[in-house]
Amino acid sequence: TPRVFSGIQPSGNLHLGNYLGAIKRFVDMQGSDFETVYCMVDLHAITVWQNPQDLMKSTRELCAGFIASGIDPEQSILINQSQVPEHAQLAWIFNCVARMGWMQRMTQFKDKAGKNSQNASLGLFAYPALMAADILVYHATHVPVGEDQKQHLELTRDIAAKFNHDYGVDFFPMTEPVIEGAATRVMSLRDGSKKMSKSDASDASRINMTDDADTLAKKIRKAKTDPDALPSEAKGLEARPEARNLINIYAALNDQTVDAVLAEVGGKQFGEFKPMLADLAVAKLAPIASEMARLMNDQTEIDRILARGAERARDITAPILRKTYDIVGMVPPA
Ligand code: AQP
Repeated sequence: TPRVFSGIQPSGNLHLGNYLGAIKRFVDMQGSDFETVYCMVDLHAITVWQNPQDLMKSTRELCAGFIASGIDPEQSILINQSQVPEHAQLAWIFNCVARMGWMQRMTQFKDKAGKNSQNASLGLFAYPALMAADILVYHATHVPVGEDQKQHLELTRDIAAKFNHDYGVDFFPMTEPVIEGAATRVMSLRDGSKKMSKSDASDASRINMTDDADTLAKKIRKAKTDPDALPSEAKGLEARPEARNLINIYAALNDQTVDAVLAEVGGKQFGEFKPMLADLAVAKLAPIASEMARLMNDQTEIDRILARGAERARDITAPILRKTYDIVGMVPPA
């Protein structure tokens, strides 16, 4: 069976972009023809400094977010990356397969490292090799991600191909990115040219999954827009990034196409559309926020789910890592 893997960093501020670009689509793929593995990638999160208490809290909160959004820990394998050691072990092998030049081309590294890249952690530089290991340690065939992860997925294929070529095997599959839907790139509410992001200093720029109904409605009311009425077809959104973003969000939340939404709201002013969007967002997101809060009250239950997920994951990852070691020429323990 085809297998899906995807992950999210527990670096705090789980937001609407993570939900629409990732989690909601993870839920949709569950119970279809795929076996699904979803991961809180804490090893990725520490490529930039994380306060230890916050990291622990964010990891459990992300787990609660997955479950509250509809990931069923029985149907899917739900794991915390550091509890499945084969991810990091395979990443080392891939560090020895990937080339420095490949990593230097990654736009996310350039963005996150900033001007003073000599000061970035070695882990931030090697991030895509760990991501390739996350995916390939399951021989995953499909990875649902947002648009921003496309380049990393291409690198995953390059690493698989080079490994297979260097060792003369046909072992790692060529993974397909799954980038589809209206909200593969949710933008900041304050700036239509920047993606909505956990690390944006302005809380008003994003809708957090833990925001209550009032905060949510207020952020949408204050979202940046232009003065024109909404167009009646998608073409009319081309030079209007803020308008396009709000329409995309509406479409994705309501499982509609952008054209279907514009057929209804074309001609309306934002003064009329924003309350519609706020109502929809509250209807869809407030139940998730309250379920997250409920789950967060029982930490031992979350920890038990993660332990069980890790156990199931290792049934898959341990044999794949062992086979990789065999291919590379590592003596098996007697
Ligand atoms: N704005 C977005 N629109 C659509 N999808 C998004 N994703 C993130 N932002 C958006 C998708 O969410 C998944 C998890 O992302 P991640 O946690 O690995 O980290 P990220 O992509 O670096 O997320 P952030 O929020 O932007 O964090 P910071 O601010 O730390 O960089 C991925 O599938 C991603 O595509």
